[in-house]
Amino acid sequence: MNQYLDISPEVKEALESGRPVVALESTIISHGMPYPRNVETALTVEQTIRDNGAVPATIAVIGGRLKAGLTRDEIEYLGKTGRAVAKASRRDLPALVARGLDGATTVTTTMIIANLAGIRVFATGGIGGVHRGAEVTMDISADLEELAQTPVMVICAGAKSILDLGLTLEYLETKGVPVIGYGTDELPAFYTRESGFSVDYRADSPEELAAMFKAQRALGYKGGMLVTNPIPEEYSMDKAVIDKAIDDAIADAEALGIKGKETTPFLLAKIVELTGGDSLESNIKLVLNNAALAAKTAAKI
Ligand code: PSU
Ligand code: MN
Repeated sequence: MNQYLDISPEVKEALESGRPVVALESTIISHGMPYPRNVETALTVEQTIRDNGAVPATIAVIGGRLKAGLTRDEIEYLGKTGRAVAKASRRDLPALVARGLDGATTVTTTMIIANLAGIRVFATGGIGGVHRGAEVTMDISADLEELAQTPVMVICAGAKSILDLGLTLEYLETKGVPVIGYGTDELPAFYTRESGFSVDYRADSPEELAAMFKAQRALGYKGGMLVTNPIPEEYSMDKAVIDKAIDDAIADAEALGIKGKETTPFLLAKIVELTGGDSLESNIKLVLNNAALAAKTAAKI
């Protein structure tokens, strides 16, 4: 086992006895949602994974240790500290570990730590991607590179149109990352079920997802797989409303000169504000939906 890794007793026991385990990220807690809904959601997501027969492993860096499986207090701490905790991407782990610091893990670093722990399935809300205007800013999330090089299945609700969805799919194609629609041929757009873009393949059961992932392993690929699971119809947002909020949030970010790692958290918080909290409710529901699918899929891998 890696010398910097701490696997919680419950997660360790599950991994050793071959029970399904699902990884969860912590940037969604610290930077993705406001307190206290973030903590409440993180705990409900863990419960949803248990209810569906798997063990949750929420991942973060605490005191320089890579943690797979957090205590309630650690989740509460990350949620309360919020954006004052470092948002830890691949470039940040060496310094955080060497200096004994804390960090909330993005999709990228959650994949890295899940892989070190031997966890194959990871549930989240949304991934980072190619930002609109990336042809000038070069703002392309490290999440896409991680999908290309780390063998973890990431189950999300598609990509939101704070990103350039077309360019995000092109990038994933170049990197050879399979993009699978769960029960759909279309890439879901996070808050809504449709985006106008097609996915590579459709799967209709956890067994089908597991079969594709196992084939990918057997083929010797080093990278992972992206599963896009549409938000349940009853929780999806009105397209015109969410599109307007996203456009306004992006205009605000540009006016304020928001750049780099601040961009995604800024846009998410702004969208919550502009939709009067409606986007947060949708966000929570889609994460729970992904957690349930991840638990069922992990049981088949
Ligand atoms: N999208 C969301 N919620 C989030 C994130 C993205 O709907 O919390 C977070 C995830 O941790 C993701 C990160 O990995 O933002 C991507 O950040 P960036 O765009 O800076 O790569
Ligand atoms: Mn970025």
